[in-house]
Amino acid sequence: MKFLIVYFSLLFFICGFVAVHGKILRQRFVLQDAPYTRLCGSKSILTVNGKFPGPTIYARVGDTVIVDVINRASENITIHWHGVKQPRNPWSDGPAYITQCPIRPGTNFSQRIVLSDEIGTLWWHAHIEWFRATVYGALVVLPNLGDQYPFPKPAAEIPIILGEWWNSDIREVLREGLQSGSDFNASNAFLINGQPGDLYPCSNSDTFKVKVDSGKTYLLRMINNVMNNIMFFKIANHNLTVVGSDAAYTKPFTAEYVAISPGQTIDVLFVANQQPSHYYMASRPHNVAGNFANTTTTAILEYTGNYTAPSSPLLPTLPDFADEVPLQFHSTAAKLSDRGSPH
Ligand SMILES: *[C@@H]1O[C@H](CO)[C@@H](O)[C@H](O)[C@H]1NC(C)=O
Ligand SMILES: *[C@@H]1O[C@H](CO)[C@@H](O)[C@H](O)[C@H]1NC(C)=O
Ligand SMILES: *[C@@H]1O[C@H](CO)[C@@H](O)[C@H](O)[C@H]1NC(C)=O
Ligand SMILES: *[C@@H]1O[C@H](CO)[C@@H](O)[C@H](O)[C@H]1NC(C)=O
Ligand SMILES: *[C@@H]1O[C@H](CO)[C@@H](O)[C@H](O)[C@H]1NC(C)=O
Ligand SMILES: *[C@@H]1O[C@H](CO)[C@@H](O)[C@H](O)[C@H]1NC(C)=O
Ligand SMILES: [Cu+2]
Repeated sequence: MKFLIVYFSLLFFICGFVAVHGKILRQRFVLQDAPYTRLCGSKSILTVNGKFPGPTIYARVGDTVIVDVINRASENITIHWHGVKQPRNPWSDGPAYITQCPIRPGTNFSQRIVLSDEIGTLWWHAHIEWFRATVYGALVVLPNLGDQYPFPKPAAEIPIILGEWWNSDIREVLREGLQSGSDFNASNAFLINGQPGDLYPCSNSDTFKVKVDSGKTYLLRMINNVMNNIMFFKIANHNLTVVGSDAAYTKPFTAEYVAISPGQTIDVLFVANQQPSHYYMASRPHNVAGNFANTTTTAILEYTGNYTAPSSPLLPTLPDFADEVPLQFHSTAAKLSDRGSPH
């Protein structure tokens, strides 16, 4: 009996030791208000480290990340690690009043993120009231050193984080909606990496731009942090090959556009195989319930090289706002988006 106990203790000790095979990383998140100007107006928003979107966390499969959250803002806050399974570790996963108490103004708390088999793109966001409208960022889980991607190695990895902007204070938008019981006011813009793109007023210089070399393959790490909408996304003249979603690899498939649910992530490859020029990538919502803006956010793909850029990049034709047609590639994209998890 005694022998068995010793035997099992030893076994558990060894298993426990083996399970923690990753590194322990540490990151500092300072919650603070910061002034930002978008669409002809400025306001103060809640941010992490003054950045919008917030910093990207890079880790490898099986790592543990400890994030020291220091709350220098005037709001209660928690951060949720979206899509991290957190085996046997729900204690600091973020949903305020569910898995943990909010972190009060002027205090700090270290949130522990235990990665297990996640690989690819995930993200983090505030998980109290509507603060995730501005408090969010990417969590990139890279393969372990020496492991390869199961797809061609991209020349570069580009984050595409879809978001939303309200000209009003989001606390007001939330308060009004809750008080009236009707739909929340629609946002004034959708965003790609915090920028609305030049189809919106006063936004010529507020456009995310990325340079690509002819012939190379690129990986887009897409995250949908739009509050409630499935979003269509497409690059003019370039197909997209989906290779991952929600921190798992997928069997690759190619489509002209993707539909991404709120909370979902999709990793896609594209090849810069078109005439060197400037091309828009664009995103706009799919028509579901509720009150939301029928507007389009854009970013620009710029080929390197010596050529005369068009005065306006080519705009992709996105599916109709109310598109319900089950085309071949569309139904695949829609199925993938159905897997999007709620917050
Ligand atoms: C923060 O949360 C505590 C309870 O955890 C509550 O008593 C307090 O009023 C909240 N503060 C703010 C600024 O919302
Ligand atoms: C968190 O607050 C405690 C108590 O005020 C302080 O001792 C500690 O250094 C702080 N930690 C960080 C990471 O700022
Ligand atoms: C919401 O929209 C209504 C109607 O346009 C407007 O009167 C109100 O000021 C808006 N509220 C906020 C918080 O922007
Ligand atoms: C995109 O894929 C479709 C269907 O496979 C194909 O017909 C089309 O030529 C491709 N377009 C580009 C730009 O590669
Ligand atoms: C959405 O906007 C597009 C382009 O401005 C317009 O053609 C379309 O009719 C709008 N759809 C709805 C449902 O408002
Ligand atoms: C770019 O192309 C133009 C016209 O073909 C040529 O005059 C110019 O020297 C080229 N510039 C460079 C940097 O190669
Ligand atoms: Cu979430």
